[in-house]
Amino acid sequence: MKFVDYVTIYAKAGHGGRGCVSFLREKFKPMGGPDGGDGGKGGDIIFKADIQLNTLLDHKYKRHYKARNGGHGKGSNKHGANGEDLIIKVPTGTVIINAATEEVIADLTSDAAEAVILMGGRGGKGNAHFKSSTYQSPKFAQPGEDGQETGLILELKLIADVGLIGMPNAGKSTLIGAISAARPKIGPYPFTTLVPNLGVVKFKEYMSFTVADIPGIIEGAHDGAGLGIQFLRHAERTSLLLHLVDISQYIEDDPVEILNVINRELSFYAETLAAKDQIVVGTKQDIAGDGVRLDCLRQYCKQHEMPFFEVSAAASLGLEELVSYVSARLKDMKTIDSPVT
Ligand SMILES: Nc1nc2c(ncn2[C@@H]2O[C@H](COP(=O)(O)OP(=O)(O)OP(=O)(O)O)[C@@H](O)[C@H]2O)c(=O)[nH]1
Ligand SMILES: [Mg+2]
Repeated sequence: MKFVDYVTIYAKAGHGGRGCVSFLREKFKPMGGPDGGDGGKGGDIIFKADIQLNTLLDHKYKRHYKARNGGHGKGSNKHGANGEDLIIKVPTGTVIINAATEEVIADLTSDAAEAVILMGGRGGKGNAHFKSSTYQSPKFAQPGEDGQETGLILELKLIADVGLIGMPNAGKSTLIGAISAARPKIGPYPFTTLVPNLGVVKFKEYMSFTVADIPGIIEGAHDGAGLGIQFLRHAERTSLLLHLVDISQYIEDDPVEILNVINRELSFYAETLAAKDQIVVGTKQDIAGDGVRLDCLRQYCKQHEMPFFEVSAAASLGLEELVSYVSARLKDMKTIDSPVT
C-alpha cells in the first residue's frame, strides 16, 4: 500500500436551510397567524482518527468533501431536517492544519479521537418567530447561514516511542527486523527504505514499545539531497532517538563525522528534534575488523556523555542490552508503564 503522509484537501460544511414564510389557513379561519418553520442546521465536517488506517492515500485522490445542507423550513411550523455531518476518517497521528493560515486546528493523537473542524450553517428562522403585537403578519423569514469552508492540510506524524535515524545502509531496517516482528526490505544499497516502518518491540512478557524505522538521511538532506528530510516528521513525536552509525571496517568515513552530519540535519529540520534524547548505536559489530572506528565512536560518546551501544543485528549481538536500556529509559520518561502485576 502506498504511504502518503501529506495532502491538501478542500472541505465545506453544509449550509443551513431557509426559514419558511407561511400562514395558517384553516376553514373558518382565513387569516391565521404565521406558521413558517425554521430551516435545519447544515452538517459539520468532522475528522475521526482510526488506528486501522496508516496512510492518507485516499485523500490524495478524493480531495473535495462536502457535508449535507440543512432542509428548508415548512409550513405548519415544520422544522427543516438537519444536514448529516460528514465524518472523515484519517490515521491516528494526523494533524489538521488550516491551509491559508497554517494554524494547527486539531491533532488526533489517540484512536477514535474526533474533532469538529468546520461548522455547518445555522438554519434560518421561519416567519413564526417574527410575529409581534404590532406586526401580526410577517412576510419574511431568515435565510440559512453558510457553512464554513476552507482548504486543509493533513499531515500524518507517526506515533512511536523510539525513532531509528542514521545514514542509508546504517542497518536501521535490519535492527527493527531483529527486535520486532516488522519485516522491512533490507538491501546492501542506500535508500532501500523509502517510507517509514513501524515495529512493536516486546520485552519481559507484558511490556512493549513502538519503534519507527525512518528512511536514511544524508548530508544536505535539508536542501533536498537523497530523500530530503521530510520523513523526519515521523521522529517528531518520539521520546528517544536511536542514532545508528555503521562502524564496520568497510566504511571509510569517520564515524564521529557521520554522527555530526546527521545531527546537523536534525537541527535543520527542527531544534526540538535535535534536542531529543539520543542513544548512539554502533552497528555491524560482527564486521568491525580491528575495531578502530568502533573505538573512535565509543570514545567520542564517552567524552560527550552520550549513551553508546554496539550491536550486530545480523549476528544478534548486544540486542538484549540495548532493548533493556531503551525500555528502562522509556519507563523513566513515563512513556511506557510498568507491567500490571
Ligand atoms: N554484517 C552485517 N551486515 C549488516 C548488519 N546490519 C545490516 N547489515 C547489512 O547492511 C545493509 C544495509 O542494511 P539495512 O538494514 O537495509 O540498512 P538501512 O539503514 O535500513 O538502509 P536504508 O533503508 O537504505 O536507509 C544490508 O546489506 C544488511 O544486510 C549487521 O549487523 N551485520
Ligand atoms: Mg532501511
